[in-house]
Amino acid sequence: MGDMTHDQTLFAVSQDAIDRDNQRLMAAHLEDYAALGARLARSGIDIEDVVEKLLTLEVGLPSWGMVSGGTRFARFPLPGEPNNVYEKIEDCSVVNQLAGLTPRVSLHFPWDKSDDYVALRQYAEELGMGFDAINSNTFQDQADQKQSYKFGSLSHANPATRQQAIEHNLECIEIGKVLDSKALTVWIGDGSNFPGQVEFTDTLERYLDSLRTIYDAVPDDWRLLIEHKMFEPAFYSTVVQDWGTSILCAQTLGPKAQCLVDLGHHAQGTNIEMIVARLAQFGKLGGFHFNDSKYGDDDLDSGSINPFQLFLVFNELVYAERRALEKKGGGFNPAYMMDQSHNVTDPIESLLNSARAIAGAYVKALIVDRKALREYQENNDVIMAHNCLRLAFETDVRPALAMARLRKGGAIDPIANYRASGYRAEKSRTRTPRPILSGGIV
Ligand SMILES: [Mn+2]
Repeated sequence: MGDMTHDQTLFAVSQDAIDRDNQRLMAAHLEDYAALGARLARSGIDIEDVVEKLLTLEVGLPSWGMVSGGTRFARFPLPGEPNNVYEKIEDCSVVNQLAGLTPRVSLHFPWDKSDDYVALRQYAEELGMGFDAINSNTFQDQADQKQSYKFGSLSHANPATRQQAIEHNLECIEIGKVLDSKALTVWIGDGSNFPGQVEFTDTLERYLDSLRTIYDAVPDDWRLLIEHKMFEPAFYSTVVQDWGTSILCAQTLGPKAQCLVDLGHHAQGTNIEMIVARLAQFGKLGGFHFNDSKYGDDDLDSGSINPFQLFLVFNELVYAERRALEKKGGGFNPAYMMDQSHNVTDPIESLLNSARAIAGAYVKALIVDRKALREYQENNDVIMAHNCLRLAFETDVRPALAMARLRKGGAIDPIANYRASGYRAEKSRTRTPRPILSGGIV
C-alpha cells in the first residue's frame, strides 16, 4: 500500500444539508432538552454544565475499523469502503462531522503505511482530523520481513526476531512524531497454544527487555500503552494476559508506560469497571479501546450488548477524574479510543452509534448524585446507593447528546443525515474495490 493516491474533490456530507435537517428537528429537540434540563434541575444539576463537560470528551477512531472487518471464516467487503489511509481518514472525518466528538484517528502499521507522512498530516488537518495513538503490528508476517512472528515477536526465543519487532516499534514512534501522535500502543499476540511450549517467566522477561528499548525511544510527552488480552491468537497462554501483568510491566518500565484497557479482552463476568478503578488509583490507566462483546473479543459496537457495563466504566472514570482534581488539581486524562470490527454494518454508521453510546455513558456518569451516593454508602443503605447509579443510568440523556453535537456543528440525527447524503453510494462509484485483506481483529 505504499503508493497513495486520493481523490482531491472531497465528497463530505454537506453542512447545509445537516443544518437544514437540524432546523427541521429543532423545535422537538429544544422541547426535549428543556424537559431533561428541568428533570436534572430537580436533582441540583445544571444541564448546561453537563453539556459543557461533554464537549470536552474526545474519542479516537480506529483506522482499521473503517473497512469491513471479518471473522476467521470470511470477510464481506462493503462497496465504497476505503482503500488506503487517506480514504480511511476521509471516512473518519464524516463520523467527526456528524457526531462531533471523534477528532482523531488511531493508525495501525504497516496497514496504514504511506510515502509521505507530512502530506498525510496536512491532509488530515484539512479535514479537521488529528492522530491518536499509533499501533504497531508484530502479530502477523509482512511480505518483505526476514523473521517470522509465528512463535512470537517481542518475547521470541530468537534475538533476531525480537530485534526486528523492536525496530518496527521504533519506526512506528518516528512516524508518530511526524503525525503529532502522543502515544504508542503495543499489543502482541505472543503466547503459547500448549502447556510446555514456552516458559512463562522467560517469555515475560524477554518481552520486558524488548519493551525497555522501545520505552527509551518514546518521547517524554508520550505514553507507551500496554494492551493486555487474555487469549487469542494464542489459546493456552498469552504473555501479557491481564491487567496484573500489564501494570507490573508498566510499573517496571517507568512513568511513560501505562495500561490500556480493551473492554473485549477479559474473561466473561470480569468486573472491568473495578480494573479501571484499580489502574486509575495507581496512576496507570493510560487508555481505552471501547467496544462491546457477548462471548469473547467480539469487537462489537460500543454499548450494543452491555450498556450498563459501559456506564459503570464511565462512573469509575468520572470518579477518578474528580478524585485527581481534588488531590492533584487534575491530570487524569486517559486516551479514549474505539477498537471495533464492523462485519455486517457500514462502519460509519456503527461508529456514529458507538459515539452516541460512549457519550451517553459519560453523561449518565456525570449526572450521578455523588453527594447522596456517598451518604448512602456511609450509612450502608445498599438499595439507595445502588439506586443512585440506577437512576442516572435509566435517565434518557439523548437531548444532552444532541445539544453537544449541535454545538459542534454536527447533526441532531447523525445516521439519518449520513444516509440522506448518499456518501457511501458516491464512494462506491469513485473508489476502486479493495482486495480481500485480513479483518484486523486486535
Ligand atoms: Mn484493542
